[in-house]
Amino acid sequence: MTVLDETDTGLPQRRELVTEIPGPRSLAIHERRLRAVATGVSSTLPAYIETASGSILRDVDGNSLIDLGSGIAVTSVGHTAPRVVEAVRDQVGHLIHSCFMVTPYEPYVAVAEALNELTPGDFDKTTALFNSGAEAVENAVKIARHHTRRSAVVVFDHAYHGRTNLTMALTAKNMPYKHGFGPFAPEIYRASLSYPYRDPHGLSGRDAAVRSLAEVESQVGAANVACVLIEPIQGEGGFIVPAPGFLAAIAEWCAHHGAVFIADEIQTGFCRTGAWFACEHEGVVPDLITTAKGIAGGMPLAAVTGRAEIMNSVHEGGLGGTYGGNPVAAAAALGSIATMRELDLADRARHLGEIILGRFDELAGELAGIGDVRGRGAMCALELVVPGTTDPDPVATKRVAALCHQQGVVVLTCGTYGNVVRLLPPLVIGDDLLDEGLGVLEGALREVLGSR
Ligand code: PLZ
Repeated sequence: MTVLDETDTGLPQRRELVTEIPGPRSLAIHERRLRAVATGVSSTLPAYIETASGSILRDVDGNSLIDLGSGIAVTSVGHTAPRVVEAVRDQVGHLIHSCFMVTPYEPYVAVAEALNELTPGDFDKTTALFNSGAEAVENAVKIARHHTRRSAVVVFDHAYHGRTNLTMALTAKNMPYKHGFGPFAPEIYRASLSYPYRDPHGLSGRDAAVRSLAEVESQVGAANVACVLIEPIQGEGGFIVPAPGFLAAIAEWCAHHGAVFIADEIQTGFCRTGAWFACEHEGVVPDLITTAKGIAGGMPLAAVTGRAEIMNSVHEGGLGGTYGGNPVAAAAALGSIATMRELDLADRARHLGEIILGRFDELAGELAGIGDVRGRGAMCALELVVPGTTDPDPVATKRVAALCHQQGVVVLTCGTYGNVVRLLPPLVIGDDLLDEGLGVLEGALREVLGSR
């Protein structure tokens, strides 16, 4: 049985366009949306989706799109994955909500057990569940501050950690995330990142960490640092993979100075990069780890997991929220984790990464507008630049994405400079469907970059 057979819950796993994208029905809903929905909320591709399964999104006009974005790294087990659907259906009929802080329920405990087991680190861990990635990050910072009795939080250039007030302050990019939304939370300090493609000194991971830590020591002071928060591979910031050794050096510094090392694995976690968590590739063991997105097959759920002595330093009642670890979301997480184990989706992610990065490398040899190819597992990106320079080319990037969208392939862009095309396919995507999606992307890249 192939991965695809096992996860296909109904829709044929093929692209089929029956109207322009977006089609007339989507356009009609879009008209209503423009009147009803706050315009600050935007959509990359306004084809309104009615049904989805595996790696196919079907819109209200009957177009079947290939999903190479997974709703921003969420549906790693595929859309409407059978075990997730089954777990949610079953849970909905029994208990939708009682509030874990009032009268608890078992699925919350089972998710915490699974996270304590799956995350790196051979020590006692505990977990708290929340609703969104930003909320998990907020809580990880709360816990680290409470534990250390210090206030400074160190983050990095190009970081993305969310859109709430604290997490906006942690996020680097102004537009669209922060512009006009200040004042921001205090005691946040930003250090340099190892960004191999754009590092003018070509520093090794260790040397780049020495540079970043010197900034922290002179501008913040090690004794004031509650935590250092980092995405092991940056997501929204441009799929930046730091040079090997960077993460480990930062983690060692934290251990030495009594600061909490927090890995934000909200985008990289749950098999996406070819391991359960991206830190594992570098042999790094975080004190705390934040997760969300891929954890629950599409249901909103997030977590902070980490060293029991840090997590449990918070007074009773100090952590929580009405919906955190909601029973239906928790059941979905158990279905999603079971699917990842059964189908060995970490292995599948490595396989997809080999295919994608192989094709990207070939294209980069041919098209001068591709400045960099990078990623790990099924988290892959192309950075587009003006040929012969490293000047970002966000205009070409937008055009490439738009051409893919018109042809029914959902690709996403990202990056501080808006010049990165990124792929985050469902890890269950079949080789043929991936090949077709990549063919469309290649055609778009040739059309936009070929004449340069
Ligand atoms: N940390 C590393 O990637 C969410 C954001 C999309 P929430 N990334 C997608 C957008 O434009 O809002 C993310 C992340 C990392 C934190 C978050 C925040 O997770 O679930 O969106 O709050």
